Amino acid sequence: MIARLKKIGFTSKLILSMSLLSISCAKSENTSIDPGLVWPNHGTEEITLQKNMPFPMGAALNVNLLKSNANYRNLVIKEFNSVTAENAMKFAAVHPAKDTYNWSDADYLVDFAIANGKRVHGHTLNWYQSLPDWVNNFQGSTADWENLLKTHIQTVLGHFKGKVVSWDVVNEAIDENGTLRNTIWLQKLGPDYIGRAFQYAHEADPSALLFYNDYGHEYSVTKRTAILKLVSDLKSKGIPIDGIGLQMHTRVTQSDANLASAITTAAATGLKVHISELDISLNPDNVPGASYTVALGEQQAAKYKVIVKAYNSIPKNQQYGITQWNVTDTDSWIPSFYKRADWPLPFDAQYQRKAAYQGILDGIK
Ligand code: 9MR
Repeated sequence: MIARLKKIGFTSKLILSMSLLSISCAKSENTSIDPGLVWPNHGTEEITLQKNMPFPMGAALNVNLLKSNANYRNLVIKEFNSVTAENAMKFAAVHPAKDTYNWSDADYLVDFAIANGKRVHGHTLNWYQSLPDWVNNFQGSTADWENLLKTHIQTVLGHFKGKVVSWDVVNEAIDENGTLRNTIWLQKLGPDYIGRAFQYAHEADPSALLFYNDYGHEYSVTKRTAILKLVSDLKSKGIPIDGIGLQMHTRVTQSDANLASAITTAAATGLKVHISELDISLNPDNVPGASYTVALGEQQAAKYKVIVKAYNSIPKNQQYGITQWNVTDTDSWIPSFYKRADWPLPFDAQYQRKAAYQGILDGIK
């Protein structure tokens, strides 16, 4: 905006600042775009993300909301053709005790997806968070730990074989400084646990597409370089890795150039690229009393557009899809995790499309 202001004359500046003023005074309820919006060349047929985008569009789902909230469920059925479990397939959720597996929520999600023709992406087989106490407190030899890793991965893959087509095998194994994160897995098993996790997954379901998933590509060249080196090394060692997940928990102040390089550098590995957990924070600095305005909504739309545009320009066969992390602003992890008001997703609390939704559509024009 500042760059644009510099280019225009005083009168236009005045008009622009007056209209910006009225925009920012607008009430926050006026945030949705017309839900019946019609896409050019599609007659009167209503657009949806799954119909109009040229690659799969997904959302991470909260199983409780899916079960209890018809608006949530119907929005998912209508808009998306790919789903990820936000939490229901994590270690603590499916494997709460050494010899106990609990598939109920994950199966509910998978059954919902299959009944409604959605692809299911699995998240996640190996992470240092969301581990049950029995793992954190586990006492055993290196071989016992190896067996724990292998048994968990192969039991989960075996259970969902033929239903879950792809997995985040290892999640967030790289630290901010570019070294391997000092997790319980690194401590117990050494650096090659990552490659072995992929091998165990491949053995259990040779047709599943296997991803390494992490965050930070857009804000840290150090971290991005380390992640890309990790996946390239795995590939060159013959480890069965098919894709890279860019979580992309980003913010409206992130530069367009950084967002685009996160995507193009990942695509340069030749692997499939999944934007796996997309959300764009509007209140990253935790400003107390912040509110959603039309102007902020438009800035957010512009960032969604930049991401989609960059993604749409990588080779088709590498576009695994874009998944947003949950469905509406009220369901997002961000407000509760950071204890702040925020509006990171393309749908508002009333299940209406925000300007961000139009930003996504504009990204493929
Ligand atoms: O959104 C998820 C939140 O509900 C969980 O409490 C949290 C811990 O399991 O995980 C959140 O999802 C994370 C994802 O699994 C991995 N990347 C970062 C996501 C946001 O923290």
